[in-house]
Amino acid sequence: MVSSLGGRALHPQVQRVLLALTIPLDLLQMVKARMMLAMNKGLNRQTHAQATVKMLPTYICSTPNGTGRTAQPGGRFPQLSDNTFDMPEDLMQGTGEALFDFIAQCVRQFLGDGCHSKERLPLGFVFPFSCRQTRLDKAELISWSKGFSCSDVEGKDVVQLLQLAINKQEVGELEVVALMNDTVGTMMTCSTREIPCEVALIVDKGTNSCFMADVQHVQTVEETRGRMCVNTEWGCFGDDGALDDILTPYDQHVDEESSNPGVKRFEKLVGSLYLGDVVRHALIALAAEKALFIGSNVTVLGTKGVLTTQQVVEIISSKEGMTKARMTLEALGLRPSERDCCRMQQVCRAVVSRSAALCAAGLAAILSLIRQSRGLERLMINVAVDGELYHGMPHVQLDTVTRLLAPECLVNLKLSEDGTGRGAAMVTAVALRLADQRREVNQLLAPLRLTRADLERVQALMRQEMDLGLGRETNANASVRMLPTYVRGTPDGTERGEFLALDLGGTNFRVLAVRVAEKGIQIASQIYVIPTNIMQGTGEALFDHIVDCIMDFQMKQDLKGRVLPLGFTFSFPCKQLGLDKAVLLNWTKGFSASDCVGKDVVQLLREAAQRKQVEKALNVVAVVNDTVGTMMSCGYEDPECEIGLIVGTGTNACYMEEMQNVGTVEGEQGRMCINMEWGAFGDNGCLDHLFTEFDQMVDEKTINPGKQRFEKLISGMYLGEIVRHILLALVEKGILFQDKACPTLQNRDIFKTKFLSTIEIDGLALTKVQAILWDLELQANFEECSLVREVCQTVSLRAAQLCAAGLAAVVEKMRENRGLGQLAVTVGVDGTLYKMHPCFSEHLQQTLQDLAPNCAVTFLLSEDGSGKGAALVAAVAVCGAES
Ligand code: 0WK
Ligand code: BGC
Repeated sequence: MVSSLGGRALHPQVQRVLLALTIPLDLLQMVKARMMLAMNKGLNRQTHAQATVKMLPTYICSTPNGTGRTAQPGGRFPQLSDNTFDMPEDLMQGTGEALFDFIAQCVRQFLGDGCHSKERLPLGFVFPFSCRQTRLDKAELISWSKGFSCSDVEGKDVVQLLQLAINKQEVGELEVVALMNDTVGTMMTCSTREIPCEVALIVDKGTNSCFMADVQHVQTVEETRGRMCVNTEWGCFGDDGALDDILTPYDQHVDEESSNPGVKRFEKLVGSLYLGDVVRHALIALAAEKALFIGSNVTVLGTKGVLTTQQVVEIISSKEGMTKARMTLEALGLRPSERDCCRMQQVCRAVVSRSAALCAAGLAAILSLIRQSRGLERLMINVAVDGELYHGMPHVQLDTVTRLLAPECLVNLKLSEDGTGRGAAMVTAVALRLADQRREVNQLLAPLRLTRADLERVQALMRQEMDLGLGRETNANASVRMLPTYVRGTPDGTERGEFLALDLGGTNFRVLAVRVAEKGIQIASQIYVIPTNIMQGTGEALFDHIVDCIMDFQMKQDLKGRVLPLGFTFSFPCKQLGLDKAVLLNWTKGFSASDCVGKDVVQLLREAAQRKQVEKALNVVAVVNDTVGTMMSCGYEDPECEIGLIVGTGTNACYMEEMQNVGTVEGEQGRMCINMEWGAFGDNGCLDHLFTEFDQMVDEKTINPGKQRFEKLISGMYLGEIVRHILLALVEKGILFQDKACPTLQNRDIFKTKFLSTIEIDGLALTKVQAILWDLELQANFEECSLVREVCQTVSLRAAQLCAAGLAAVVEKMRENRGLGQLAVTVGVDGTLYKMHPCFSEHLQQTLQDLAPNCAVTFLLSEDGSGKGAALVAAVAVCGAES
């Protein structure tokens, strides 16, 4: 409330003018809130088009980290040489061609003899107007401002216009590699590795700001990873009336006089191109009410621009402000009194303070937006500032009001010493560094990015191997062993009884009691750990451990003394000799217990029960692979389920094959479930063309090198390791964790596959990715977090696509088997990777649809796992035995 000044009461008209130009804190809070609303509208894909604050993506995804080509040893800044060229006034309203020709001539003049060098010279272009950027080097001018209105530029790519003008000048190998807004140039100029600036503010002829936003909040770009600098173009804030309650009649006059009435309302309250005229109109109003220049002819004040913002700033910031006021008014032919000068100074102060307060409200909106988007309680941040008006503005006010409006944000304002030139160089350097890095990352990941032709070839190879595996003569050499399971059909719902079931071979070993009744299936189960030393110890110890778990379970389930038929899910390649007889062919998935390969695993279990004198308590009636158990378990719900798929620690599939095609088993009638053991696909080298150096490195370190090659490209036991090796390669190339120690990355299995499932969650804030990496003592910045995410996505996508290529071979074979134009079939699926990974199943299904368009494949997630399936197989076995 400005009622007095220096203790003397203020003239009521002056008071009213000053009041109108002063925005109380609560109204500033409102302005901040409206700015945040406008900014969110600009970021949102649906509302962006109508938004006044356009929030334009700049494709700048990082601030300088001291490694760019402009970096000098010891972090010293690059040497700058510059030259300023005066721009003829008429050029601003002339043709676009003339403007860009002028700029190109200035560049040519600046380069002097250097303009003949054949060496590629990258150029960064700071263009302080609102542009829709689609790349660092592609930007379409949306609208001119600040008195510019050159023809044939709006809607055109400014980079191209400049490059054309430069080519006309034949200025050597000069290439425009980046265009940026002046706010971006300022942010980059002030930003160092030690003090990264993530926000910039320009208060100059115009006003604008930019900040590093989490790109997932910038819905107008495709990127989902990392951060991107957003040019707010907040000058247009209020063009939809959001500022009408603070606009004064003086502002209306300035707007009506401007070359773009109704537009850039915020800029006209803040920018130095306008403040002088705001003061002028306030003085006119006061003169009209005889509160100023009594007896003077104030017509001169009617002329636009007679009072410059520079004069306004000098009147309020210099000690001789009053003198300056007098000189300014006298220069206009007025004879101001002491009081006139004083009142003019008050009006000047009010106009500039309002500009500072509005800037602070805008800045506070940005800071709160950043803090909220990063899920932070408090935000510490550096803000780069520049602009002729900022230099004249009462910084304290901007600072203070910002703290009042965003108390949870600690702001450090960093004044840009020498404009945006250094920033442009930085952006160009970053552009070049990012471009180089992108080239290197694409090169490194290219072998993991499979084409459709690659996948069709895998599908064809899988089919070939399947036919070899089914052939009596060729089975022995087939990598996909197509093992008959003696399961001839899926459940028909008549199964009944109580069963014990074991589920060994996945992440967890489970013992289950399964009651199959008319009204459904009830299951009680318990998970037991198989310690690594047991997995890799003796077979005796392993099966003794299994029997101990069964005994413990029976005791806890009060089943002691009851001998229930037992179905054993044994998830390893076995040659089935009968429903309850299966010989282990080889271990997989980190198991290597001795004296088991070549043995009947049911017999091994019985022998363990004998050793524990509980052989009578065990009645193993069926042993199945987890794919079979899964198919059966889902088949109980959906009779069309004729394929079982596991994508977990390991991977495998089974399906119902026509007996006449199963050359390794007598009989031509009906169907039999075939356990493909596709994990070993490629062990004969047929997939070597797909194996990257990273896959080699993973394979070499496993306990079964050269084995389970297909599995090692797909399943959960290996994906994390593949990612780890790729990250190590990126570290070696200096693309990741440069100059940061990352010893933990040397540790095998440190990068768990479950990390992929978290890191790849759509829209996951990068801070969450960063947290995972930090737990691994990898101090990743956001650019690095997004690169890690890209690596994870590349590895998991390949796994899903390869899985789909395998499945496409299976469903296509079933379709052919049945002579169908269209096949409809359900796949019962289980496995942690398939279940937990955010987009594995979707990528798998999309690719399968693509590769086998004549097959309508439904995926049914198995509940209760394959233990239930094993019990159902046991039920069939028992019914078979009784009939
Ligand atoms: C749960 C099934 C089990 C199978 C496992 C595979 O009940 O038979 O082995 O899924 O998934 P993993 O646990 O290896 O992720
Ligand atoms: C085994 C298969 C099993 C698959 C999924 C593979 O390593 O060889 O028998 O079905 O893992 O658990």
